[in-house]
Amino acid sequence: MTGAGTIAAMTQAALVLVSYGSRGIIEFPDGTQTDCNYRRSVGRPICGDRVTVESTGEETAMVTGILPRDNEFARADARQRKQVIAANLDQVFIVIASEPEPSKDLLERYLVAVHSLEIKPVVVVNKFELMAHGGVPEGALSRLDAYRKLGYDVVTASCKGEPGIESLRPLLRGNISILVGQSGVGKSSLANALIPDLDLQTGALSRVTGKGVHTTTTTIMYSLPSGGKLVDSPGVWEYGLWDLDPGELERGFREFAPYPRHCKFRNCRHAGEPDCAVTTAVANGEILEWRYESYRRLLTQAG
Ligand SMILES: Nc1nc2c(ncn2[C@@H]2O[C@H](COP(=O)(O)OP(=O)(O)OP(=O)(O)O)[C@@H](O)[C@H]2O)c(=O)[nH]1
Ligand SMILES: [Mg+2]
Ligand SMILES: [Zn+2]
Repeated sequence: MTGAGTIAAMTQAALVLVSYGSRGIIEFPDGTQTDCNYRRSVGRPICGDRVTVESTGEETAMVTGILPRDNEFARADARQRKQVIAANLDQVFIVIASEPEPSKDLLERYLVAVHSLEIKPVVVVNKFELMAHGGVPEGALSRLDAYRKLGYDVVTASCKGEPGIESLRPLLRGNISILVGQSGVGKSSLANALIPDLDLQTGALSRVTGKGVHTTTTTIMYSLPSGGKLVDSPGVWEYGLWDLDPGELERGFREFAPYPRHCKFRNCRHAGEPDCAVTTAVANGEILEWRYESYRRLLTQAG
């Protein structure tokens, strides 16, 4: 018999909504949320992690372990080291806009990163109302149909006018999705438009970080009214890839897939080797030249 007043520790599974330093907020399967600390041996859980929690009846729960991750979305930090920002995702919404304009190869880098997780990328062109009046788009924005032909979902959206955000809802329903993209493209504005009680949900975040929510500084997971979760992530100025292996890079260009097996060399990098089926496909117009050129630029940066 335990003595009077002793509360038996109970282990439960929970979902990490936000992780900040050595603390975070977790959600239990019944939807209740609580602050938590991480037991020292646990390391650093990230947004989207499924964890085991010892609930002792105290206000702050203790995270005792991280369950194996299905996948992790990452980016390179300033020193090209892989920095993991969220786990266990179903899809990645890559948000671009005419303001700020996507930098060269930005979309390709994101697509490579998402393909390496074997989950679905969706390209969201936000601030689309600006493009209706603006000049002729350049770069990725001028190639939306080409991306569609490559098999990608490309949706247009606006938080300030036409076409609104309705086209996003059916894609988000029931899934765990993350919004990624350059700073200022409107990720948080999209999250705000899609989640009516977002302010209420972010109240918890401010409690942990002590910061406002306007410039996103922390990755945070919200609940969608239609079911599913949406993760807002801090924007980057330049999305960098970590030390990828060239095979991973090649797989990020999905239209290359039928060709490498016909290259003369098994380890062909399609960078000028003789009898390369990929460069032949480029010459024949079966692979778009600008995609191939982007691949070559990323290859020189790969490990
Ligand atoms: N014209 C126009 N402006 C928008 C739209 N969506 C967002 N904005 C504006 O773009 C600016 C940046 O929006 P945020 O939602 O903070 O962008 P963010 O991607 O979350 O930025 P970070 O948190 O720094 O990564 C704000 O001034 C928004 O009002 C849109 O559809 N059209
Ligand atoms: Mg933001
Ligand atoms: Zn080749």
